[in-house]
Amino acid sequence: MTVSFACATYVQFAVSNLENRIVFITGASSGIGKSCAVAFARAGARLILTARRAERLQTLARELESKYQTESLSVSLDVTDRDAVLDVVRSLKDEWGRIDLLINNAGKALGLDKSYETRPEHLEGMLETNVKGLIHVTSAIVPGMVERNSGHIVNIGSTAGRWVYPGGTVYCATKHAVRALNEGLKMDLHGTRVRVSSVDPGLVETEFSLVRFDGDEERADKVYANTNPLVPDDVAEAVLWCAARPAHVNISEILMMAVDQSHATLVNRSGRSQ
Ligand code: NDP
Ligand code: 8X3
Repeated sequence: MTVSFACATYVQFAVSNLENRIVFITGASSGIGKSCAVAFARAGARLILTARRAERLQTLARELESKYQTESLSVSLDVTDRDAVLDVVRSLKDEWGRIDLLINNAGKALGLDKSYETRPEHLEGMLETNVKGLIHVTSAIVPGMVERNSGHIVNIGSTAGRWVYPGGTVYCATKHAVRALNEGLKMDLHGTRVRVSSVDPGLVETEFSLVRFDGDEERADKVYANTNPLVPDDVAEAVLWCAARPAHVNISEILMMAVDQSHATLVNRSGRSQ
């Protein structure tokens, strides 16, 4: 459904109503995924919250219910497990199975090493989650969208999908793959009403660096020291904006960085102002 509202009495904006839409989010237990959950809950959507840490999802679901009366399902899901992904999607009952929006957000960087020195478990972790995991979830959900001739997939890419930086070769390769998958999926869906978008942020302060450095807080904090990075809500707002465009508009990609970041490694570290 599309509603219109007038702004300053002469401009008319059309927006899609997100109320009661079914939104499936991967990696909703933290950072950008969690902020997306809050943003869509505020817009009246119904949520399928997924990640491996189920307790976090349950806590989030309770908070969203009490604040916004959000209906949600919390589902423990490891996106690297293709069978588990298929089981979860197949088990969704009634209207929960009619997913309107998939936010492919689960992802990670592991280590900061030269490509040829990347530990095998880091290589596996990044490829399995960022690339294969995203494909598993997309492949499980998109056929239903095609059948209904309606739906939207928003992929969380990264500036790392456009530029490579020292130590980030493998992570950047996975995010370049996400960019290719985003572009290719739109072509695969050509002629349908299903939309495909990529939101590609630069530095966002989340648990991302804590995960990258295996829980080393001091090292993680340095990534965001003396600069003003994006916060997860900035990214969630961009995702929400893509989803709220009228049904005939497809936002292909959004590249967004903090004002303090001008390129992958060009970060102004003259101090925090916020
Ligand atoms: P966080 O570490 O805060 O969140 C990552 C989320 O991914 C968690 O909810 C985690 O949940 C989930 N996740 C990790 N592995 C799996 C898995 N195998 N199966 C299911 N869920 C998984 O980081 P961000 O919020 O920053 O990252 C979200 C996305 O944003 C990632 O794709 C990242 O590459 C991208 N990004 C991040 C940027 C940044 O600077 N932070 C910038 C650009 C893009 P759990 O551990 O509970 O499974
Ligand atoms: C995460 C942003 O620059 O740390 O995708 O790789 S960066």
